[in-house]
Amino acid sequence: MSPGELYLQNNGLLLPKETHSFESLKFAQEFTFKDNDVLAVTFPKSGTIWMQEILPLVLNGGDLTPIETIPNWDRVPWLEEKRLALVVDQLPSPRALVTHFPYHVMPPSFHNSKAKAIYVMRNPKDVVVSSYYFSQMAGFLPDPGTFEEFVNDFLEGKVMFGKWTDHVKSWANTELGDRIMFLTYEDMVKDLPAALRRISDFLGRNLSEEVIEKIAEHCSFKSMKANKMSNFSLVPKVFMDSDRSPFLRKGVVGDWKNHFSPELLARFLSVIGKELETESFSLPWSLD
Ligand code: PPS
Repeated sequence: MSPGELYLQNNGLLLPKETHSFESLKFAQEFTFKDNDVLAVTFPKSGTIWMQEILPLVLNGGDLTPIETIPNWDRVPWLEEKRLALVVDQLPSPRALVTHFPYHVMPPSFHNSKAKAIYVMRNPKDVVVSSYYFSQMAGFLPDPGTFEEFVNDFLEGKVMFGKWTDHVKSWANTELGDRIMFLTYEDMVKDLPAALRRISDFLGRNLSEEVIEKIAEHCSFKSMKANKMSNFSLVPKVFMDSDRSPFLRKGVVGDWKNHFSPELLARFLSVIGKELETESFSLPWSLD
């Protein structure tokens, strides 16, 4: 199917019709945030389902029941997706949600609440690689073509949720103050217990070292890949075909080195660098 048949357009963003509808976007706009809600924000392929594993455990003190009994998309639903309306009444308190929305698309009640946001950022070179494989396995996304063609689409924002640079800029320049915390996928890979301690402190949880270690073990790539509530094996193959590429694919930092030619990399870095050059914030890692 063509991109036009697979995506709907909203606020200049392309969103997969399989998981989004104009009703779900209206529901998101009218959603009432509570002060104790916690929202993980990501550009796609930056650590979303990882946060769907982590947040319930940090919030409930390490009780594994949610990750053992509830699929990730209902456990910590996407603000913008169709499932939210179906499960919102069953979410435990405090509620945890995820979103791929850029900041300017967030609903009014988010701004009026004290809900906290955790922005997880991943190096765009690895984001585009992960996204490329995801586009091959997801039956509800257009065929990505060659890696080079897909990188071009990514740089032009012709992929779901638009340009990576716009997303990062929008969340880096908010006035959320101490309501927002920034975390990187790379830091989580390097030292998950340290990242969990930061998340726990930010959310006012006082987790023991023993609980932190337990959560880290159950949120490892290996544990999540084996967890049918988190690895998308419950989704029919026509929507997600793990024979083409598993959702939990490699879970590493630096796979971009296996995909970019020197020329493509130079162009990628030049476009991204230019789009960020006037920004006052700095990225948490060097782009090259
Ligand atoms: S999505 O479609 O936006 O919800 O995808 P998202 O969950 O943001 O990103 C998927 C990538 O995150 C990796 N992942 C992990 N890496 C390391 N450890 C853990 N526990 C983990 N959980 C998810 C997943 O493997 C995808 O990255 P790639 O590079 O494709 O492996």
